[in-house]
Amino acid sequence: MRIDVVTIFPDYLAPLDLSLIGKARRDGLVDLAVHDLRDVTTDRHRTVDDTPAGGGAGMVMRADVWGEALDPLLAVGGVLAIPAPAGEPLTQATLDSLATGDGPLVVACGRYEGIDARVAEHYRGRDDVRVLEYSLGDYVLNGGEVAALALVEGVVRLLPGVVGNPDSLAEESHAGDGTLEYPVYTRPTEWRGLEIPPVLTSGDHGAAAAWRRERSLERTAARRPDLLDALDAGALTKADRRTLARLGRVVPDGAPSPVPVTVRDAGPDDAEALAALAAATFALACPPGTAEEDIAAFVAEHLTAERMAAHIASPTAILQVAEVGTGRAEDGTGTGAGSVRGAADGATARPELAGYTLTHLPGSADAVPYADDVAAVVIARPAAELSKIYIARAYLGSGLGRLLLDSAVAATATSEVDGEPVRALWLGTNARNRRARKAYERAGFVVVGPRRFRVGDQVHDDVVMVRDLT
Ligand code: 6GU
Repeated sequence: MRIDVVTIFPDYLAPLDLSLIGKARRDGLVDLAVHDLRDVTTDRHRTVDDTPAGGGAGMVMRADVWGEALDPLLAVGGVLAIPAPAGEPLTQATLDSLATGDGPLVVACGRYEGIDARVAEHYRGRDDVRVLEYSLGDYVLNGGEVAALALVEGVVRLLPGVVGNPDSLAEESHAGDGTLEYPVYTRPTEWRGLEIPPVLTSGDHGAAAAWRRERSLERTAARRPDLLDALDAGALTKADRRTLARLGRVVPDGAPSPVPVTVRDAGPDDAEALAALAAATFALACPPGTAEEDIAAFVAEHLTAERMAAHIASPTAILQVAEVGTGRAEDGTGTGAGSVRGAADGATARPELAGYTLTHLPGSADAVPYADDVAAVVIARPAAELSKIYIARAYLGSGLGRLLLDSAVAATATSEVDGEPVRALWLGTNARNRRARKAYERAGFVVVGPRRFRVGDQVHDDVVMVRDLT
């Protein structure tokens, strides 16, 4: 590959003789030349700049000087890269395209207030030249030379034969699916009291890979949440989705990418939307074969806005809602009646209730769970009941269930009854619903015994599960 850098400070590019890039040049993998812009000037002062048209501070580099310098370098076409704080952010995808393109890469380093805009305009008008005005980030440097170094290093290391082990290109940050790289460690295993995470030295490669993936997602959420918004949902595993849910992102059914989700206590304005959500999702929780009219009767009696309002107002109920599309919640759109949209459109324009939990605290610290079969197996007091966990259809399997479950456990664990901390959270779930049971088990619930649950005439066999909160 041929690369030309044009600058008024050729010495600034001396580092390109060093290290891997220097070796690539010596090995003939890249043909790199640095040119002094002033060599094309003809006046006594070797002038390259003049005052800005229209006034203003500083100096602007002259188009005619740049034209003289660039024409011979771009005679056969190629890419003209112009570093500038006002350029588009340089990305790995851009570097990839430059490394695989043909024709020379010519980097035009500006100084002062930049290069006369007609230079980019002129070469953009040539159909054999691609013009790339690029920036390294949202900060200002004195000139383009550091950005030229960055571009050249970023491109040359992608050329075949430059980096010894091509695997290391595939695994690093920004190379794969758009997540940041996980933290890395090497000997000594203990340094200044800090240990290498044991999973990495356990010899369990599957566990190590899972650990690294989780750290990647965590880092990306903390440092570059914008990258999570661009993740390809199709490439996310179930484990990824669980991790993302914990980090406040879920993937609605059919959506291209994760969307932000928050769990908060319900307020009076949520009653209508909650009733609609509950009615829409109740059937999903019933065993197959449950009669339509039994479901309808249950909904009409128990899942009304009035009931929801009563729960919200009750001092012994914890009602939490998951709101999706709250990345822009600050815009004040709020959540109220009609904001539940069952469709899996993945839209995030305004918040949508995607699920809720209802937890009942006991009326007193020593209150016995209301059903005999539960009281027989839930021993700790005070014991709260996780009465409902509803997930809108579009969010089943999205990881939202775990997020809601963890939030309900956390809210219950910090609640008190008669001044005593709540010690257990119990729930009943259909004995044959193994998926639900597994999900509860992952959140720390254990099966303690059987229970019967009635919808209309039908009696369902449930199991009672308890989460120890002590
Ligand atoms: Cl490419 N040039 C200059 N002068 N400043 C920058 C930059 C480029 N990228 C970030 N800051």
